[in-house]
Amino acid sequence: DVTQTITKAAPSGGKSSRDAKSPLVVVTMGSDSDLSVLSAGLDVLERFGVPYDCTITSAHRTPARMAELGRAAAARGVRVLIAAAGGAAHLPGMLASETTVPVIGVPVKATHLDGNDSLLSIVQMPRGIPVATVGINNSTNAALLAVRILGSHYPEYRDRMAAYMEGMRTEVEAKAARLED
Ligand code: RP5
Repeated sequence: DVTQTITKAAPSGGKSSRDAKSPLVVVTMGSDSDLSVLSAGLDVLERFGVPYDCTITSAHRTPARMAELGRAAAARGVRVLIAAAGGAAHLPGMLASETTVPVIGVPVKATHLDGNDSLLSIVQMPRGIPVATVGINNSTNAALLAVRILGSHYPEYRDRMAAYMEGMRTEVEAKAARLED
């Protein structure tokens, strides 16, 4: 169980980090209909004690708001942006075009195409503006990748990631041992 493993990894036992004054991670989504997909990732950020902000910015419905979020990110001290979108999912790429902060895209399964449209829209960014893309609906991995990026600068996140990975390793080995008994 990923959640249990993460709880063990967070020295503080995890703390609520919503509405942090100086978020290290900003999570945004194209629509409130994406929120259910993002909740697992938000839970990961909370359990790793990452100060984060969560908002809605649509690349096509609120383009100015989206651009402002991207342009302000670096000056706010934001280290990673996570952007989730479905359909013609241009939010992560458009956001990345407005900032030098790394952007992780979460393709949301929102249409009749099983999320393949979202995945290809995000992963197939043309040369020059990269978006790190996780699997369809996989906000957990987006958050874990954000923690790893933070870990390259902040030792506490590197240590928490190491503890999380150790927790997974012992969990799988315990399951294997039970199976082999
Ligand atoms: C995208 O369109 C959103 O990211 C969402 O995944 C999808 C559907 O949005 P709603 O019509 O539910 O607002 O922009």
